[in-house]
Amino acid sequence: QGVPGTKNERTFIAIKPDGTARGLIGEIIHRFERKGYKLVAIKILHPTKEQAEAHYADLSSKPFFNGLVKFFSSGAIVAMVWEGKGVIKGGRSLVGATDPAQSLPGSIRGDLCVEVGRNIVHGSDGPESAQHEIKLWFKENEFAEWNSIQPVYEN
Ligand code: RTP
Repeated sequence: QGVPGTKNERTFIAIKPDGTARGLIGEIIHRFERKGYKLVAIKILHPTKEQAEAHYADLSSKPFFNGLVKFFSSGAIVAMVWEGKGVIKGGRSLVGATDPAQSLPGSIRGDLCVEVGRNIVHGSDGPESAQHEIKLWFKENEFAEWNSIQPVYEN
């Protein structure tokens, strides 16, 4: 389970506090679901400052780090693990470029936001960060085993 490069590849996606506050939970989940990815874990929670710091630890030297942590812990997030062929890259592509001024129409950020500091959704940027972030937010017993029909050719 969760092996990059297979149909069981997994990524961590979070709807940030601005996304939940703006009522965009369904809209964002809808896009991942329609693409053909499989939801294997989900929860809504209000992150602590410590959880936000741990999630964004890589960015601790950035000038915007404190503001980012404050914002990420300012309200509810929806934490999710999505599974499917190419889901790490494909998920980033559904999410769109970091700065909504650059993200293309058709992507979540391109369609739904305008500010880099309020870009409504997070997606893991590679296999290592996906594995790290999934472990950070979910325990083993929080994953569902279930069958979905995935549009993957097996030949
Ligand atoms: P994320 O981790 O949230 O999915 O975003 P990302 O990979 O596309 O971008 P990253 O470089 O990891 O930055 C994380 C988040 O920090 C905020 N940010 N603010 N004020 C700024 O210049 C600035 N730059 C980045 C964004 O909310 C970004 O998503």
